[in-house]
Amino acid sequence: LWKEFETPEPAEIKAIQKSFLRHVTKTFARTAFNMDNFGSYQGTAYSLRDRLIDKWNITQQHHTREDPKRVYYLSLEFLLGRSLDSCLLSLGVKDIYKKALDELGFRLEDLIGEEVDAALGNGGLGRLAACYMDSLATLDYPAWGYGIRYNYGIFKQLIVDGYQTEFPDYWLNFGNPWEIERLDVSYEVRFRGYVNKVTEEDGTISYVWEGGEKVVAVAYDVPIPGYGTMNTINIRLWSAKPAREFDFAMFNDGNYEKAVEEQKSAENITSVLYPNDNHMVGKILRLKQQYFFVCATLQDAIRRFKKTNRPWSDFPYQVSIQLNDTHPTLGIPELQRILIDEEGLSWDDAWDIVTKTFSFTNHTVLPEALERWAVPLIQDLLPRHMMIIFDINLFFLQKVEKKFPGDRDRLRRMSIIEEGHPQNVRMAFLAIVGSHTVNGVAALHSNLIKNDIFPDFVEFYEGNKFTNVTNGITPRRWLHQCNPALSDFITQKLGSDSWVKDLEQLKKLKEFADDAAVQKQWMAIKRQNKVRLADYIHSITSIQVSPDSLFDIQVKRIHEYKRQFMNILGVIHRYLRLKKLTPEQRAKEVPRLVVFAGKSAPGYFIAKLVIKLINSVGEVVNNDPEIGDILKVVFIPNYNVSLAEIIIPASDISQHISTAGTEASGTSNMKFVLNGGIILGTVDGANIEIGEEIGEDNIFFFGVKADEVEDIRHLNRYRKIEMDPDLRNVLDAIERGTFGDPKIFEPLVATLTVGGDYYLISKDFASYIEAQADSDEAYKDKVGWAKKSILCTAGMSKFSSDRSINEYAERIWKIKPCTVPATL
Ligand code: 26R
Repeated sequence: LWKEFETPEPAEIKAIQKSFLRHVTKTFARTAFNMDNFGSYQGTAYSLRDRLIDKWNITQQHHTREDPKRVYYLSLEFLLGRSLDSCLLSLGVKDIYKKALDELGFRLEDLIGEEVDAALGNGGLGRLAACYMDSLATLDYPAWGYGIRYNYGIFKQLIVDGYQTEFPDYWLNFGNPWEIERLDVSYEVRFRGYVNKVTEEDGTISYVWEGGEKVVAVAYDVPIPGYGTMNTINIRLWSAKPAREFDFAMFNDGNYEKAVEEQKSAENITSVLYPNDNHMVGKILRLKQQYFFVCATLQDAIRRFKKTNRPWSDFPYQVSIQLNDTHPTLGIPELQRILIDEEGLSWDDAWDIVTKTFSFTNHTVLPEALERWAVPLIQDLLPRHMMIIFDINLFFLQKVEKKFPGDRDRLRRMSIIEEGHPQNVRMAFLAIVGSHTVNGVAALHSNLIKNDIFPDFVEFYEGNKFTNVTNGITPRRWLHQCNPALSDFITQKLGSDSWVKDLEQLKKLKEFADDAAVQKQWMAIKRQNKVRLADYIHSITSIQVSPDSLFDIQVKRIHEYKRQFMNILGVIHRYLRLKKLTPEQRAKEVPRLVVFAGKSAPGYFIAKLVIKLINSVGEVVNNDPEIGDILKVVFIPNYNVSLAEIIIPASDISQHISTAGTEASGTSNMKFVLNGGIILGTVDGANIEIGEEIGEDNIFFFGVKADEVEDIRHLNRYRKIEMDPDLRNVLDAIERGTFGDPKIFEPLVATLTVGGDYYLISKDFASYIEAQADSDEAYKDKVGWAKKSILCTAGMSKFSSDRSINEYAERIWKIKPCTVPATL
């Protein structure tokens, strides 16, 4: 190792090797003789971290000097995945690091594989936050992400006997090179206590929140470098520490447990990410997490604001705060509290600042996912905030009454406080009332928000608050990084790699759609990616799959509305059909690999049964000698960001088959199509806009439209609709025990029979099967398919998160790029 290092090399390679070896030997106290891949990963990461910190410091100094308006992106989730590869690419040093490491006897690809994912998110919302950070940095915006540094991210999924089992995600156990602990940046956060009413001499009344318990929030900074730019922004994640030093008096008195308990209960707050996606559970610890994080964040933002000695009225012109769903909504009453109780502003002046500062993104229309917190819970944990929320509601309802006099039902419908036992706070209403702008995440979804979920608010604000910003994904990670072969090929064909920062350039690929040579190379790259996935599947599951089969993929959280159940029922339908064919007929079928992956919430019984059914069907189908490669079914365990990076480039078809009107946007649909995969999906979320961009010939749409769903549900409930006969046939096979003990699947089957089929699987089944048949036919036409695939990638310009972020910046946040010069 050392000898290699001594051979003369270009200066930069030498410098990299030197910094690598310095970290390996000094930071990690290892020698050349006990170096493994993980140690080398750490050395590489730390040497890169030094560069990140330099850029980060230059960025922060520049921002302090320029003092531009900043955006604060508040999110309970940041699903970042791995950082080494993306940092190497952003900094433009991947090739040189590869060379430097090569000379030292390490393969960069192996080191990249050593990193554990940062998985501080559930799914779409968390990954969107990560893509947006990448775009904010790349587009030179002065932005901060704020969130929680969970000690445990989303659980690790293992499949045992076909069932999901959960294991803790020990992501910090071997250290995290991508964070900087900032013990000097910390704030106190209060819980519980009481509110003191103070009457001043002039008769004015004020309130002071006192007592209770305090914990400390400590900052951990995660630098996010822009691609090919100096700008390096920060995600500041808070970790909870006890406010009081360890109580030795208590300890010495023999009260060991209590002394340790206090310590622990503070730390508990940031222990674990709640693994529920789209299902609200009113756990007090979750409410604590939410307040803990907005409280620390606002103190930090206000401290930064105060450094410039501006009047409070400037605040909304210096600070924009985006709420990523309702999870950080307590920021609204918290800022109001700080302004009136601590800064002495009047209610009206304070409220004017608050409502000019906040904006709110809604990410779901499912009623069970809308946050509602019991009033007694908030009252106990945050007594002053509860008072303020009641006042916000009172003043708001007074305005409603003024606009619509005597409309009591309207007041009941629009009240932030929902009546009942107990009363509940409707967090979405609080977020709407406290924000200047509310947006949905795809055109259809934003319309549903306006017309179906919050129509009273649209009427009240006369449409001036609600808008759409269609989601996007970062082309850096989701094409350039995860699909290097296709990325290089596109760069070669376009004659430049500028598309990586300007996705509009992809449109120029259209002219190659009929070019036979391009088609051939395009599909050869797809095949390479399928081989890579096939190898991975074999290494994990021991199942052999053929890269010559059509790869049909559905990967996302397991949820009834996403209808993985319909997919596996379709697979059974295909299996039963294949079984009836003669061997000669079967040989003419398009061989198909159906891949599933995704986590279920640990307490979601029906979703867990879907996983079991997929595995049971796979067991039978994959071992049926009559079937062979004509049909294979694989459930890949522990879906996460780094697995997505292998799966997505390998798809021929991906399924996005939510009941129309239920998937707000979807973002993996964009990732698949960007990589030349074709969607088989419903007329839902961003599928619709993708279809508009790439052309309806290049997408397999099926199923009922969103505006038909309500009526069909009504009919379903009263069982006026016969079950689809093909579906009945499939259920019969399950009930006959074709896939193991049918008793196991009874509750699942019952969702379709006695349960009223809320997600319309029976209604959509025939058109789903038809769309599948269409895709088989289309796949037989190799030239036609290659053309579709090229046109898919070529049509995806709109779905860059750069476009989304520019829309937010211009229309909602009113911020401008603040370009950081290469040196100060
Ligand atoms: C309240 C709580 C338990 C909770 C509810 C919902 C926690 C997490 C969620 C996840 C939701 C908000 C989510 O991830 N929604 C997804 O947001 C993506 C990004 O906008 C969309 O693409 C996707 O359609 C939507 O389901």
